[in-house]
Amino acid sequence: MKQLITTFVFLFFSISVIAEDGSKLWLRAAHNNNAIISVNQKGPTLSIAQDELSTQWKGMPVQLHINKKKKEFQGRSPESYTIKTQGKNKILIESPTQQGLLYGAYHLLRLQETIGTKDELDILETPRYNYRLLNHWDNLDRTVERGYAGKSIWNWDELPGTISPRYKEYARANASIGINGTVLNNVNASPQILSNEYLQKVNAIAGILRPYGIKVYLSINFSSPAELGGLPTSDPLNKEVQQWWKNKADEIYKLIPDFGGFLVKANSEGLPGPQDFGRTHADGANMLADVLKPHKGIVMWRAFVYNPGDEDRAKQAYQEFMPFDGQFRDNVIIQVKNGPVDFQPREPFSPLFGAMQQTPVMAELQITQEYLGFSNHMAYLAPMWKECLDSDTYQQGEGSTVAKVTDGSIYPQKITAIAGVANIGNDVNWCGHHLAQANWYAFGRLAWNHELTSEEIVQEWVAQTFSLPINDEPNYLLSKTMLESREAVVNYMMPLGLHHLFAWGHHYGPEPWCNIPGARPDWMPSYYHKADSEGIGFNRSSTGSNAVAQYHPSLQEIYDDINTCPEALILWFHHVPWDFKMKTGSILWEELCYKYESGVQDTRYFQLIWDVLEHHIDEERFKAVQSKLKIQTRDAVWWMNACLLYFQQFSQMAIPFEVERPIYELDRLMEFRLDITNYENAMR
Ligand code: GCW
Repeated sequence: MKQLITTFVFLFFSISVIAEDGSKLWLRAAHNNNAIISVNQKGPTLSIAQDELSTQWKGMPVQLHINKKKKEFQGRSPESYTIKTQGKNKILIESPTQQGLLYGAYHLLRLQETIGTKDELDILETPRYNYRLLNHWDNLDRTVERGYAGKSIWNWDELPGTISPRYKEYARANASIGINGTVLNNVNASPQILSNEYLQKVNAIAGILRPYGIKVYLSINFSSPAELGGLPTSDPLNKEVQQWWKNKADEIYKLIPDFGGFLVKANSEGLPGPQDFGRTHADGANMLADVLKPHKGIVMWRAFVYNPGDEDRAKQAYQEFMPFDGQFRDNVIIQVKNGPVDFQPREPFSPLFGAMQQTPVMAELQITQEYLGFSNHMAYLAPMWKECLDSDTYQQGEGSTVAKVTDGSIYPQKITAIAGVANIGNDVNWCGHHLAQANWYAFGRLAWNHELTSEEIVQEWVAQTFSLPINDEPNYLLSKTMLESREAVVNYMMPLGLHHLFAWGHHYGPEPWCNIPGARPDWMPSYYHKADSEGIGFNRSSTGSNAVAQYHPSLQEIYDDINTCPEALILWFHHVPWDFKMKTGSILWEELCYKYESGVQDTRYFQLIWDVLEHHIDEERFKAVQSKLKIQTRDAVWWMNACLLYFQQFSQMAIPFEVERPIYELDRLMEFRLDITNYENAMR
């Protein structure tokens, strides 16, 4: 990062940039062209493709052509498309479907706004996952669980009569990056969503999203038969219950013939599920799968389960789900968070990936920054997701990455899918932080093609969002800064594999000391950091909880040995002595101090680089991000001071002199209570 400053001198020329509020996301091309676009069919989706191109495309005539017979499309997803230059006077986009043509149109426009289309085009694209979904944790009262961008965009009260123009903008943004499904409501689901009144509202949204190729799905509450239907039970093996679900499915599909299916959080964090009736996850999921099957719907059954008790929380999802491998219907897919605990800034991949071999498994990623600074901190998350997707599970030999064991290239699964928990709200800029839009964008791009690099994605996002051409210095600087941002968050919050040091009641600031008498132990930071006079970290090795045994033997061996375990995860898998010699030659305590320090210093560089870019960014977005970066630096210092001063009580070692001195007193930090309704003012 430091060397970036040497480039300052090149940047002080001023250009005029018009103020923008971020509402247009990455879709800012002017709509004032009149390109010649021809089609060989008619239809609502094709009209959108034609309209997008004719108003924004600046090149030669484009022909959008449905072609079901083309060799390139045989055996590929119907969403595939080709883009080919035909001589000097035409570009031909072909696909077996209108949806593929729409994706092709957005692809061409993306090229125009990023690297350009001067070269001859010969493109064939196929999505890696068939189901590419956003999950909204939006409640019916328009609050958004773990949402930091205002209220829910779904205005349930005024639906179905009033349709917000935002729904169409939302559909367009998603289609432009290949997202083809959305779960409208929170996994902590209200039974009410399945009432006829709400289904009418859902239908209205579905109608807006449909021409953009986006299906709607719903999260369901497993007790709906009892709570909504008035039945005495919701036991999945009870005939009346089954009939209730069948009728409900029929009712839904009558209204919404292309309804996608259900997402289910069951027997997790107090929610009802089949186990309440002595049944299993498979019983529950299969019962729902059976009623959806005739309509081609799917069930996404979440594996996010854990109970207080003696067992290491990180082991529980694997323990609960592995015994049912192969027992699910073929329209069920198990939705697994990227890591075994819960969307921490860094976790190893969940051991369920690759281990479940006879049941399709999909990754759930979190776009909203529940554990990465809400919408206050810049944290570009593609590197975190790639870290998971590129992790080698070794389950079918070397190269069995999480991406490959979920995308159908290793296991012959019918359903392939990936989900991202949305960071979208009704804020003008959609995501609360202008730069957080990049995470929505990156999720879509990776869901389409997980082989894209984080760098490619951020560069094209910056080019489109700020009109900063790829390969020019400003794009390079901003992209590089964003690429480093997630690691910075890890370092100032929870380096070296530490996790869940968050405050009780919110997941924003640090409370490694938190101890609420009588509360669930697995919700206390000390459960995870286990700091004592000897050292710090959770012993998940074979001498501890043995969570390492859930990984393939090749990895198990690496993780199990404190000397071979990657240091980025060392405190995840080991209780490490304070004076343990790290690879740098420093002892653990010093290394911890250096990591926190480096995270804090990075945030200061982020501020600096952003200021350098001032004349390249419109004033409104420049100021908004500048102010967020100040908060981020203050918070980073808060995190460093809180964690180091607290852990120092155990290590009894001095903070190395190269590390900046704490500016807060530990006592004060421990007394401080963040007003979560006003988190933007944290530590002011
Ligand atoms: O991370 C935890 C969150 C809950 C969330 C839960 C889940 C929707 O703190 O807010 O509930 O995970 O994923 O089900």
